[in-house]
Amino acid sequence: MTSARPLTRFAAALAGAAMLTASLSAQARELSVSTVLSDAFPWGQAAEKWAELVEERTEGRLTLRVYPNSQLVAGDQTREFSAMRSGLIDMAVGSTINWSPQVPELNLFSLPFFMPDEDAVDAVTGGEAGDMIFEAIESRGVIPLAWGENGFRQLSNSRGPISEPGDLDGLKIRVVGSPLFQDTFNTLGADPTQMSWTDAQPALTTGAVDGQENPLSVFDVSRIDQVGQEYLTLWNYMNDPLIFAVNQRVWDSLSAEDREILRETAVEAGEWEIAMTREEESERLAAIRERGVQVTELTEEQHEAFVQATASVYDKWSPRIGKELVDTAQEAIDAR
Ligand code: X2X
Repeated sequence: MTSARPLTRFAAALAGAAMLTASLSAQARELSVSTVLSDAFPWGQAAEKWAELVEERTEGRLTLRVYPNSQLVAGDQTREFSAMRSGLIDMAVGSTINWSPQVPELNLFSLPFFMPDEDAVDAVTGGEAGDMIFEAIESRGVIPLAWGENGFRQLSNSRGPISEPGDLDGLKIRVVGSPLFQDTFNTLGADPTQMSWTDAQPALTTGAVDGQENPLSVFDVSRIDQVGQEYLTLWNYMNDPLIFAVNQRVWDSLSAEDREILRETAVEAGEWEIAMTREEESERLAAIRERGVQVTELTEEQHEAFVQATASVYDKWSPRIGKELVDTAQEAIDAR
């Protein structure tokens, strides 16, 4: 009897500890969020903003831990979607370019010169075409929640100014994502080479590639001019939206309340990031110019020459993307 008491107390203490651990883990569940770019860029800031809002509104029940630089997929950004689908990654704020190898519908955004301006992007993402794209993602085991924006992509190189398709002749251009990019740059007479962003920076530095294409924010923050990219052509040839998304099983395991919080905070973080990205464009361009980069703006005629030169890409890829989706998007753009 005398020894039973301390034992009971010990058992009670153990049970108490177990309960405490259980309630603590119920209170703070950590979920991983993959991004390609860190919080030095609007893209990474979007993920951090999301994490901040989720932590606040779930009162600490959910903690989003952001893993930048594609580190959860060993630098290979085109594997991010598969990793999220399989549950290796819980969530991501990812680029349509990087997910397009697994979700062909996302190639819509990479069709050269399909999106004329920001209003066109908003008309597509915010309308029926956007719903169709979210359905396409969901049918592949990932729950999309909201849109963000990496931005309109501009062309840079180390060789000389580019103002017409012939200027790209033989230039080695780094691209990423689906083979659509190979087609676009081949059609322009360039020599495209596919590589991750992690590999792109040393390749630009050593001169293994002559050029690359990325939004102004990426060019500016990464100081791409300092690795010899002294010529920049503003051609707005495509816009790269970001998508906030969650693995299906993680989603199913959450309470209705927490799902709602995840969605509403993703929408807020996305809207915040899109506005910031767009507002900063002109300052970024000014900063890039100040650093001595030669910026080429296309005349209407020059722009048209690029549109004509890449028309075959549209014809080849529309059926792969889905004619109904391309038409729905085109209608939204026309009606904007
Ligand atoms: O790799 C790129 O070019 C980047 C950072 O823009 C994307 O992830 C699509």
